Amino acid sequence: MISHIIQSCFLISFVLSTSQSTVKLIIDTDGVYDDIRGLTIALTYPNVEVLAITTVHGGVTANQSAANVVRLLRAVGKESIPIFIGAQDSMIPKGKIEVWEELFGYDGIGGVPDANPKALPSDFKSAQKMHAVDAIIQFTRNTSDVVLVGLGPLTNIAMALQKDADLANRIRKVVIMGGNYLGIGNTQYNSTAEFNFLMDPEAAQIVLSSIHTTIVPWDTCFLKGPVYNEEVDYEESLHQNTNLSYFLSNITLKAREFNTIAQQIYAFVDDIAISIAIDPEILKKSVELYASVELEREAKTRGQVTIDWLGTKYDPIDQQFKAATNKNEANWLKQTFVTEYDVKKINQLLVEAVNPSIRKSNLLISKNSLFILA
Ligand SMILES: *[C@@H]1O[C@H](CO)[C@@H](O)[C@H](O)[C@H]1NC(C)=O
Ligand SMILES: *[C@@H]1O[C@H](CO)[C@@H](O)[C@H](O)[C@H]1NC(C)=O
Ligand SMILES: *[C@@H]1O[C@H](CO)[C@@H](O)[C@H](O)[C@H]1NC(C)=O
Ligand SMILES: *[C@@H]1O[C@H](CO)[C@@H](O)[C@H](O)[C@H]1NC(C)=O
Ligand SMILES: *[C@@H]1O[C@H](CO)[C@@H](O)[C@H](O)[C@H]1NC(C)=O
Ligand SMILES: [Ca+2]
Repeated sequence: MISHIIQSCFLISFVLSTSQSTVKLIIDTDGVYDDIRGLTIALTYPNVEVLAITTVHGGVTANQSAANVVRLLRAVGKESIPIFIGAQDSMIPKGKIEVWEELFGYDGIGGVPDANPKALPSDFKSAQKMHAVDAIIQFTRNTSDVVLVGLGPLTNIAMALQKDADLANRIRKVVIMGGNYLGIGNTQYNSTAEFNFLMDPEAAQIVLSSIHTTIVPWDTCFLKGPVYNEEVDYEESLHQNTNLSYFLSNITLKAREFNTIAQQIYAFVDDIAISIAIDPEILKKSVELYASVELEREAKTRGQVTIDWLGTKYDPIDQQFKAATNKNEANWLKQTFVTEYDVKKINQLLVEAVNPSIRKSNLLISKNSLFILA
């Protein structure tokens, strides 16, 4: 009897460990609260290996972003994952970063340095010496099938693609949160652009003209966030009575208060890109479109993704665009724009991330063991 139990447990864990191979990620981030939420999923998911985290200017400085990530690594007990600081400014320098404090707090993560785990001065000194751009190049030389995830302005990724012409051939795929495809923007700067792309339009254009990417555009977050609010409680992960749940609750309090006043929803953003990178089935619908980025310095459209809609069909019943079929003469590359995602699965990943005791895979083991024993 006992040998049967051991045997069936062994068999099931074998099946579990082989049913899904490890996803290897390099995550480039500007380290604000929804980046940290997304990173929490990646850092705790069983089948994910985070090779490196690289930081970039954006909502806060690249150094503050690194410090925020160091604090998260302490919160999840993964201090050994290396962090590399990258570009401090965009390709065309824009100067000092004005942090949007009402939304982010002074540090991008709610301005609660005393929340557990406390922010430490050493958080600013824990990054590796190597530049983020070189880290992206080197870690993709000695590891195959890397998925590169961009959660901030694309400066580091663009510089890496420029510095190493072979990089695009080495990586398995690139998943980006940023940009738009319907011209819906989210910046304070009188612009139709999405924030990450507006912070470095030249970098965004280099990336989009160098490699095929899967993009979680702001329009999808904006349009689907409120719809999916009917399906999940976006705050479920904040009420799990674990230290990590309390941490996420503390660092997002400011943003949640801001959203309430602005009558917006505390929905997923960067978390969508991370989740799709981990589990492609979370991407429910997408459209292939020829895309480029507006670079005109004075334009109100600077940083907006421009789309060649010719040859694209709209299905009014499905309320979805169908992929472009024309040959784009301007040689814009086709990019995959995510238009629908499995919000329940993303929420499940996030809740499991802060509360591992309820992981579905654990339930599966006990359920199957019981079944076999019966
Ligand atoms: C960022 O941090 C590095 C050390 O990791 C330091 O050398 C550099 O001066 C810092 N830059 C700024 C702008 O604070
Ligand atoms: C790959 O290169 C990086 C950077 O040099 C290094 O830190 C890492 O340990 C290497 N990984 C492997 C698997 O050799
Ligand atoms: C947006 O435009 C208005 C009117 O031209 C101007 O007063 C304001 O400073 C602009 N805001 C930003 C952030 O550029
Ligand atoms: C939660 O954090 C507190 C304070 O740092 C610590 O004493 C406690 O051991 C932590 N609990 C768990 C389960 O890690
Ligand atoms: C902040 O974390 C502490 C535990 O470390 C918790 O008691 C408190 O409720 C949290 N605050 C918020 C706003 O979630
Ligand atoms: Ca971000």
